[in-house]
Formats: sequence, structure tokens, C-alpha cells
Amino acid sequence: MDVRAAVAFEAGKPLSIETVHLEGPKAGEVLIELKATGLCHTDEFTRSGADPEGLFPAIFGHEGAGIVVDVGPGVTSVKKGDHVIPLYTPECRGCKSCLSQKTNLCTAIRATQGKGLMPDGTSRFRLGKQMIHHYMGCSTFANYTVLPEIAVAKIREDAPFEKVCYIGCGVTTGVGAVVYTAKVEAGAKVVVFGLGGIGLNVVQAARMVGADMIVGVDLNPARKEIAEKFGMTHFVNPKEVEGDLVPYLVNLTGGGADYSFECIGNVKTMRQALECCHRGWGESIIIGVAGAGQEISTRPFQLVTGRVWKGSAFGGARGRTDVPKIVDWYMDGKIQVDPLITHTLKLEEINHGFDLMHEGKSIRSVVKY
Ligand code: NAD
Ligand code: AHE
Ligand code: ZN
Repeated sequence: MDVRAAVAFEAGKPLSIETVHLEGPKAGEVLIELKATGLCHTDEFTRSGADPEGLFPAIFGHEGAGIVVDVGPGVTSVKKGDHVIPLYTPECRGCKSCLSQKTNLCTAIRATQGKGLMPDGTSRFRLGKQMIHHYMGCSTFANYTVLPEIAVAKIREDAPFEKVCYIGCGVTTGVGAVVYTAKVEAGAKVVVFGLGGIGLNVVQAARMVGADMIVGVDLNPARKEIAEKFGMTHFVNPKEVEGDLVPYLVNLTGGGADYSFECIGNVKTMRQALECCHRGWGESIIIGVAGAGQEISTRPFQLVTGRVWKGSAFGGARGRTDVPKIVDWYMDGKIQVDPLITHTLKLEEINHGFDLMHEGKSIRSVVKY
């Protein structure tokens, strides 16, 4: 079938709106009509050329929601008409990683996904004779896409697509990092670096679990007001701090954070996030994605003296199991999503969405199909 898609032909170039050919679902795959997709900073990271795994031409987008319109042979877990969220972290429930119960990083299809291909090693998208790569196994910047059934979470039918698409990445990443990765407890002191589409979800989850102190660190002063509405208790703009940021945060938190979260993707702030943690037990969770060639560093003494450095992908959430629950949390009013969706765009306006992200004017832009 013909589908409308925003195609990335070259790193650093704007996306181009094209009519692309999409092949139907093969065995174990589903065809989804996307109703909405969010624009995550990671799409921009790959578009810019900073992603060592970046492949072109490709159809980006990994924060979608839609309806199953067809299924391939052997599909049992979803059917035509089901409302679903595509998962860039699938959950096969049978691989070594899924069975370990120690990680959400299902390895069933990671190798082909990293090559921009479906599990059988081919792409379903092409433009004329040119093969177009899938992206993060999702390619939600198209109004239809194909995914393996292990990479779709079935969600309730009363959830609005143009809001819950954000649960496909940003919401789950931020909320899950608090709930599943760090397991923040009531009374904790939390520091959040970066108050964007991910960091604000960390803030609201820290409030949800009962953190006492939630410090937000951001260079953009406009983030203070919205972060306070989401539960931030103290705002720190590094530009306004005299002297080093780390001792300032250690002092503010009365000895250091119990938990810190890096939601920027900057290796300097990753170090600051670790070093502002409390001696003996503070845990720092890296969420931000840093560009090709970047490395983190600290004095090993920071770890010898009990600070813990961790990372979190997709918030440690097991997609098919946890995403429907997070949709329920939203529908039940436990977490807020609507105020974070600052812009709703048409597919043709998608490049404007990336401009808004760079200008710090949007938290999340959503394309509605
Ligand atoms: P965003 O652009 O919405 O937010 C980033 C925020 O950081 C902005 O508010 C910006 O003002 C602030 N900032 C930038 N530089 C700063 C600095 N030096 N000090 C303080 N604040 C600074 O981005 P986002 O969508 O929230 O994504 C954040 C990061 O998380 C990105 O690197 C993205 O690729 C990554 N990410 C990771 C996962 C995962 O599973 N690990 C999932 C989604 C996104
Ligand atoms: N391709 C990059 C790494 C990108 C990355 O870390 N992706 C996160 C999700 S970001 C969502 O917005 C992730 O889940 N990674 C786990 C995985 O298996 O990709 C690089 O550096 O090569
Ligand atoms: Zn993302």
C-alpha cells in the first residue's frame, strides 16, 4: 500500500514528506494505522548524524499510537481493531533477557532492529526501487507501519491517541526510571538534570512515589513554572550558581541526593549528576543519550565511596506488560500528560517540530495523522 511518511534521506537535512510503498505484514507481524506520534529528542539525535547507529534513508519516529488494521500469519496476541502503542523495546517473554527478569532489554530482534530491518532481515518500506530503513523498530513518522507482534502493547480503547502516543517513549522513560529502575522511595531527595520531555516525567513520578525534595536543574528558566506544577520543589539554573554546581547541590540536599537522573545527554552533566549523590548510597541514573565518541568519566573514588552509576532504557519498563498500566495511570489521573504536549502539528509541519525543540519552546510536539 501507499503511505505518507517523513523520510530522512541524509544526516543533518530536513525530513522530506513522501508517498512511500509499505509491504503488508509477514508471519508474526502486524500492520498498524498510526493516529499520532510524538517527536522525541532521540529522533533529532539520529537526524542530526550524532547517532553511531544512524542509518539513511530512514523513516524515524518511535513514539506512536494507533490501531491494528491487519495481522500476518501466526499472530495471536493482537487482532484487527486493537488499539496499540509500538514498542522500540519489545517484550518477547522468551529470550534470555526477558526470562532473566533482570532487564527490560529484550534481545529477540535487537540485531535486525539496529540494522533498520524487520526480523527477517528485510525492510517493508521502499520509495521507487530504493529501500528505506525502519527506525528503532517503529517508524512512526508514517501513517501506517509494520511491527512484529512482540513489539506492540495493547492498550485500552478509551485512551486518546494524540496524548498516549507520548507513553511510547517519553512518559514511560521518565516515569519508569523512577518507578522501575531507581525504585525511588517515599521521603527521598531527588535531583533531575534537564526538565524537558523526559525530565518532567521524572519529576512527576518522583512526586507520585512521595519524594520529599525534587530539585530540577535546567539552563532554560522557562522550565521552572511547568516543573513546579509537576512537583519540583527547588529550581537550579546552573548559569546563576556562583562556583561549582556539585557542592551547591550537595549543600542544597543536605549531604547529597538519594537519587539523581540525567535527562540531557551531556557527558559533563552526567558526571555532575553522579557527584551530587550522597556518599555511601546515592544512585545516579543516566537516561540521556550522548553522541558518537562521547565518554563519561569520574574519579573512581566516587564509586568506591558508595555512589552508584546506572543507566535506564525505556524506563526499565517491560513494554507489553507495563505500558498498558502506565496508560491506566494516565487515564486514572495519577500522572499528567496533556500539559506536556505543547504543540500539535500536521505531518507536513514535522520539521517545524524539530525547530521548536531546538528553540526550547516545546516540551513535546505531537503529529496527528
Ligand atoms: P529535551 O530537549 O526535551 O530536554 C532537554 C532539557 O535539558 C531541556 O530543557 C534543556 O534546556 C536542558 N539542558 C540542555 N543542556 C543543559 C545543561 N547543560 N544543563 C542543564 N540543562 C540543560 O529532551 P528530552 O526529549 O527530554 O530527552 C532528553 C534526553 O533523553 C535526550 O538525550 C534523549 O535522547 C534521551 N532519551 C533517552 C531515553 C532512554 O530510554 N534512555 C528515552 C528517551 C529520550
Ligand atoms: N543508537 C544509540 C543509542 C540510542 C539509545 O540509547 N537508545 C535508547 C532509547 S532512546 C529513546 O528515545 C535505548 O533504549 N537503547 C537501548 C537499545 O538497545 O538501543 C547509540 O549510541 O548507538
Ligand atoms: Zn524517545
